[in-house]
Amino acid sequence: MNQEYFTGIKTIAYEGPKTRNRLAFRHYNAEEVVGKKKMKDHLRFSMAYWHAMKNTSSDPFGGGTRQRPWDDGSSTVENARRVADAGFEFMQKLGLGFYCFHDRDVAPELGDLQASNDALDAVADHLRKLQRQTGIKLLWGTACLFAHPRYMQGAATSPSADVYAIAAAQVKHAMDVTHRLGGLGYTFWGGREGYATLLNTDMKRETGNLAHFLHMAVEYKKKIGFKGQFYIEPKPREPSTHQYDSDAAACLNFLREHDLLEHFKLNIETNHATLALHRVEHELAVAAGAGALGSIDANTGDELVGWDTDQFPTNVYMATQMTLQLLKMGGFKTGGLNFDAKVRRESYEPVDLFHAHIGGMDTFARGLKIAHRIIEDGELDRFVKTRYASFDNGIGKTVTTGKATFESLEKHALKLGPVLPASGRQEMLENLLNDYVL
Ligand code: XLS
Ligand code: NI
Ligand code: NI
Repeated sequence: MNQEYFTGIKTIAYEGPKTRNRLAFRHYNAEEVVGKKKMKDHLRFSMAYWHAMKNTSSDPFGGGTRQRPWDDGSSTVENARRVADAGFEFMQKLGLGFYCFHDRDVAPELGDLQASNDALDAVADHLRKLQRQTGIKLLWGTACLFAHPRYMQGAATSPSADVYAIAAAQVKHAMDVTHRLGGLGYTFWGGREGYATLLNTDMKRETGNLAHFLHMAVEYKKKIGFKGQFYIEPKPREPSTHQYDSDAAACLNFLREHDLLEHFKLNIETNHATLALHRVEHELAVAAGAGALGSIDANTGDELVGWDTDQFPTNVYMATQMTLQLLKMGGFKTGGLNFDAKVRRESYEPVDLFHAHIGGMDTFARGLKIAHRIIEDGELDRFVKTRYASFDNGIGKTVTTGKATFESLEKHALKLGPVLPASGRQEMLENLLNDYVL
């Protein structure tokens, strides 16, 4: 790492809320302890290689605008190594402890599978060296099963067995590389696993094939001794019209139906939750409730448009509610907050990548501190506990412990006069949240 790519930008330091320096943290202070852990260990920020390093900011109406001096656009291992150098310089300057990639982000897809595998192995050697030099870890790896034209009709749900086989081979190799790099996880995002019309689709066969695919991945994981966590990342649509992994509940049901639940957790992405018409804290609560909240793709969508805008998170209310869910489940084990987010097409300079990540990190640092105070003070928890207190004793307890029957409840009900539950006090609680956030 001799050549500097982000010239003129120094390591980003914590300078506190009063600083006038825009290239500084106002709230994220990596070593500061919140509760029992340092901020950096609570939040485990990660760079998404595809957005930070490879995205050109093209859109359906025009080509790329981004300045990426580290990338000459050639499909060579040499170029891939240079991009990796730039990526690690970027992560070091920001103090990001983790990164995530698709096989085709870090190395080029070449003429045939063997050549692509060799290129990936060569770049992986370089990545391993950079990881050792910097202490930065691979949060998760994955395979790009959506960009190449062969995947136009899906990968593990393709109607073509040959395409299915290539997808399996690609995942096998991506798992090998993830394992070799000490990856803490491996993500399955079903890019095009879904359908455009049921007129040409045998849904049962497609979802069955997907289940076989995941079982093979579990088998292979055991075979190579990879101990990382498998994740499924829900998303309801885009690019497909209907994707099978539409939301957290649908993923959990799929995993249960096919005996896969013990092997997978979920990687919840904010903008995907929005596309599924859920708040992200809903998706986090569904996953955590099933003991399956693994990792988070931190971004946000534009609520006025209906697609995956993958913007950087800046909403402190949202970050507070997300970290509340995270703290309540005891924090990340293998996962982290991966900035699956891209700068706007108009923000084309390398320094914009810094502003974007600084904003995301400061937002979650504030969310963390606020959520921690909410939990410490206990007022919100006490309200919720009291709201359900009737299930802690008496007739309610017989329900909770599974002893109640329709007959026993009827006997109880017949003795009651008019009954109303206590007020839900939503507005009071929203005021309470404001008191902490502001
Ligand atoms: C795309 C997904 C993708 C996954 C990794 O919408 O979020 O980036 O995180 O394949
Ligand atoms: Ni994602
Ligand atoms: Ni997304």
